[in-house]
Amino acid sequence: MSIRNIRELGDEILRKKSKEVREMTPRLQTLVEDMLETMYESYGVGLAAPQVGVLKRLVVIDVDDGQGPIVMINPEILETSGSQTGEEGCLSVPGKHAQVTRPDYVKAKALDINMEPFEIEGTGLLARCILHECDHLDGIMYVDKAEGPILNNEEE
Ligand code: GNR
Ligand code: NI
Repeated sequence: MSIRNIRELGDEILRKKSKEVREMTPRLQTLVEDMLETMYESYGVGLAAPQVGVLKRLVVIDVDDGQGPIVMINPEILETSGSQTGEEGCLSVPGKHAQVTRPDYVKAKALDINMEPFEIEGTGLLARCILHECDHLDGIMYVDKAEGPILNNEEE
């Protein structure tokens, strides 16, 4: 397993639309392992493939809720409801955060590492994270949705 280089805001790859994953391959399995390792090393709660320079519809999430890592391939949002406003950061915008309003509930479907379909529901941080990661697959960054200033993490 290896740590991958995380692309930062200003890198045009982060603004591109990622492509559907057609089949699981050994290279993709390695990518998933590397993305998990890279996410944990950076203390992130999620990571999308374009952040490591791969324009594929693949994200990993671990919001430390005890259910372990979630791998979502070709994720699709099925339903959202409610609203939450809270702090959001991104490993591609290091050292910064801002307030973002998002739905407070999300239901999504995706394929797992074995390309088997599953559905997932989340509230709070999990909902926020699923939406944040899915945005990355369409070239959308949280700074596009931020309300108020992008702050440095040492500031309030
Ligand atoms: O580590 C991350 N923290 C975070 C906090 C609030 C909302 C979303 C996130 S995701 C982010 C990791 C990342 O950049 N994923 O794309
Ligand atoms: Ni991000």
